Amino acid sequence: MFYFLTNVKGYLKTTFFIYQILNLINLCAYIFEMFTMSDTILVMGACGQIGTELTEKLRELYGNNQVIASDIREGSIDMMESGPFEILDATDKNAILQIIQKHKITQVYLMAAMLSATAERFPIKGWDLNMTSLLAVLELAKEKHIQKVFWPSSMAVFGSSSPKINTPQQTVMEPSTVYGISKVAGEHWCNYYYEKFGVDVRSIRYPGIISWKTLPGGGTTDYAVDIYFEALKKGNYECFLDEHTRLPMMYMDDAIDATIKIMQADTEKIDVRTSYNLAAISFTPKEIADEIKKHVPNFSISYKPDFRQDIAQSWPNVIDDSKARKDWDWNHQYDLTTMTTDIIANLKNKAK
Ligand code: AKB
Repeated sequence: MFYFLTNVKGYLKTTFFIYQILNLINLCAYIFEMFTMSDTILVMGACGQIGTELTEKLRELYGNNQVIASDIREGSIDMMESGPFEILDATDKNAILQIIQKHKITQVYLMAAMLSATAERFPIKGWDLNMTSLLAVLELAKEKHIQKVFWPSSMAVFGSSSPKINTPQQTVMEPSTVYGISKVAGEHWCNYYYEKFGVDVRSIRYPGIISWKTLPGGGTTDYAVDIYFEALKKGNYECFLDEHTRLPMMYMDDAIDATIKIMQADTEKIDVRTSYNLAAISFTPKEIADEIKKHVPNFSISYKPDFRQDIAQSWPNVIDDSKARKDWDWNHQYDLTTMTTDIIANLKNKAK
């Protein structure tokens, strides 16, 4: 009897030991999977207005080392020190491939672009940067070097012949700027690579994006960022658009949210492979000035429209983005009042 009980005890001990070993193997497999299955992201144009905050948010979500920032020039100290950074010419397909292979990249956010006002000054350069970079990344996705691509389009795809109020997802698109032409063409390239080669490319048509951390450069909607800086610095602002020019706009936090949301959405939810309309708020220079006056009572604004007025006038006043809201649950958080309060508080804090 004693012999029998000792044997059972030994048997139970061995079973428990094997059970513990199996648990440990499972745990190791899980940790290995976490590290090998998680996405490694390349942000191209990471030092630009959207790229900077997108990189910051992606690093927060995926881990600093999983997000490789790249640009033609070095970025801020924060950008350079918070994770890997590569100098990269977005039009050089071989250089992009080398970075993809070096870091085992699975997703690319292609944020490098020349915006509307600058591209009117340098049309061929604008077309070349916007198109060559997109085609390089689409080809790399077609060749299966990467699994998913984000490419930003813009409300600049619309022109004077598009409906101005509640501009629909699908409508006449006859842009009058080089930037707009490159965005319409780019949207169709995205759709073509999806249809012909199954490339998982996702895109949104950004309205004007308003930020306080990084300044935009070369856009027609840049006035809506400059105005906050000048209001706090000088107490006045000379606007290059007419006081009644209404344009669709969005706070950066909402833009980043939408960008990551569309990339994380299940494939079946992405019904549009050209680009989704995206909207939040629409206002005129006078309306934003009035909102700023609530925080800076002596603020004054004057108007001296230049060539950007014609660009702005060709764009929509209000965009209908119901398709994005329905397909992948997009929702904006900020209106003109909450955005202004947030920007002014942050800029005052930064100046301390
Ligand atoms: C620009 O003004 O060019 C951009 C845009 C609307 O895409 N902000």
